[in-house]
Amino acid sequence: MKLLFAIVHAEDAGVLVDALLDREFRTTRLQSSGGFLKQSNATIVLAVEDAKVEEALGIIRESCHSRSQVVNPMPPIMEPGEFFMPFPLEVEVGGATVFVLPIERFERI
Ligand code: 2BA
Repeated sequence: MKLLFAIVHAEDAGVLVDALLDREFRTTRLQSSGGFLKQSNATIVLAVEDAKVEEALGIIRESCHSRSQVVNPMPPIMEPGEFFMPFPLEVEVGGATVFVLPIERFERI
């Protein structure tokens, strides 16, 4: 078995959980936030049989879409008379960042 952690855009999380449930994957949705943008995203956790990993990844690919987001950098601490011109930075936030880990033991009690 494998443990999948899929970090996805908050707007895609509901669609993804529903699509996984439709195909009988059990999931847990955690609220998370990205270290760079500091915006809410969602982490979907699912334990799947090895033979089902590709199917789960396919559902994640279909449900999650990349987006461009603009970040306004924080102004630095300024001395009087200094001038700061904030240039917005555009970043591409991926459809999903997925980690696939081996599970040593799995039990439902
Ligand atoms: P954030 O950390 O908020 O990053 C959002 C997007 O900002 C990233 O999209 C990437 O395009 C950009 N970015 C991140 N760090 C950057 C940096 N140091 N310089 C320039 N641009 C940067 P994604 O790569 O698609 O990542 C989306 C979210 O997935 C991340 O949100 C984070 O929550 C998670 N993530 C991505 N890579 C990870 C990793 N190696 N370990 C843990 N979480 C990760």
